[in-house]
Amino acid sequence: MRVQVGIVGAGPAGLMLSLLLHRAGISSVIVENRSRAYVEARIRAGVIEHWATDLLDELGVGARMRKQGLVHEGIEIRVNGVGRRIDFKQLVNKTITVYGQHEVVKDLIQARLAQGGTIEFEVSETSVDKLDSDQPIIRFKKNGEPHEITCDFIAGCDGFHGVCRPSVPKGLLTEFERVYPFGWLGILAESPPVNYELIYNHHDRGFSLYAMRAPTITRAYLQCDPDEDANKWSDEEIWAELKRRLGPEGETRLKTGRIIEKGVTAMRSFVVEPMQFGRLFLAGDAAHIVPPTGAKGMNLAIADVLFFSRALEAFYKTKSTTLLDGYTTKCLSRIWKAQRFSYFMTTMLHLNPKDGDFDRRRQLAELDYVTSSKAASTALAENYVGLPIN
Ligand code: RFL
Ligand code: PHB
Repeated sequence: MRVQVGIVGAGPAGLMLSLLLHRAGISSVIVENRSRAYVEARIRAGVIEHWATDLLDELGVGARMRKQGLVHEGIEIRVNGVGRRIDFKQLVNKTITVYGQHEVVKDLIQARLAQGGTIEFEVSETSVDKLDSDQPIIRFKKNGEPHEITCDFIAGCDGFHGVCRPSVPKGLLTEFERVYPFGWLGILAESPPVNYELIYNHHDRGFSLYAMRAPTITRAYLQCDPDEDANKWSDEEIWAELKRRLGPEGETRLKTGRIIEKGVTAMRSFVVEPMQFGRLFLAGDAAHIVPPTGAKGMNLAIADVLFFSRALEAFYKTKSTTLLDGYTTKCLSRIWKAQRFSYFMTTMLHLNPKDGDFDRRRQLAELDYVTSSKAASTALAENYVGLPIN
């Protein structure tokens, strides 16, 4: 098979890229090792930045998000039982939309297939080859049969554990990493959200986050050890801890319900530089990971592929490689700012078991400053809703 752009991975990055390329008249094929049902049910991110909602609209895939997504004008930051609101609308005149990543993925898959696009699900043994030639190759097996796609370019959108990043010859990539000494125990539950907006809660027992997927569905997270076994927590213990950390109002405000899903996520910051080698371009989690406290992962993935699609469009129109050559630089400027913000939110809100008394006092002062100074809360709001994209 021959295609202009071969895409590895049908997460938000790979799927968005295929739609952006279709709009530009550039052909693509996606190969994905999981089933369609699996990727459509994988519960992950929940917050979409303002410009990304507009992009989904532009691509004709925003209708369900506009109908079912919840537009939020702020968040609450709570410190040991006392909440203060950060009013995005007032501070930066922008909002975010709460809409599950798996719903975005469903919308993107449906739209791409309706365009006649090809997504090869349930492939195995994916590999990429001849990356420094102008005809790189994706190989994979489907139903036991070997297949080969010859491309002009390969987009490595295969997430943190994918095959594309490790296919770059050793010594050419530099990795920057920070691993945190805590994780999140996340639940999805049939219970009404505690609040009409997200609550980021700093507590002496550890951080917790009260989010939602719908007016009847709660998504919540508890700070835990990074290697915690989710099955060691009974549903009763999870609800009791979520109540305790919410403070005195926890008992009355938090309504319990059936827990549909639970799991533990470790926290990591990671960036690889450069994000390209020859005709391979990495995008999304394949190139960088942020701890989820800033709600930036999916949004960064979408920004990368927007920049990549513009570079490809310029290449096919004019044969100019200027934007392709500048891809890494363009992406990294946004990525490092998101890294900075995610690190800031994470270290400000979690209890770090290694912190001493000085760090704790400084952390509480930071929380007080960020929630009481207009300048500081404006900076938080500006980053949370998403920095301007251009
Ligand atoms: P994905 O979504 O991991 O997709 C990669 C795809 O590649 C496939 N794949 C392969 N396919 C073929 N061959 C191979 N060898 C392959 N290896 C892998 C995988 O099956 C998969 O389908 O990466 P992508 O597209 O870069 O998207 C990144 C986002 O998924 C991620 O950054 C976010 O989920 C992060 N994140 C959040 N981001 C936000 O913007 N807002 C949030 O509120 C937010 N909350 C979160 C999050 C991530 C979380 N977890 C579970 C890590 C909350 C949590 C708890
Ligand atoms: C979520 O809704 O899952 C969510 C929201 C905000 C975050 C992380 C996760 O910062």
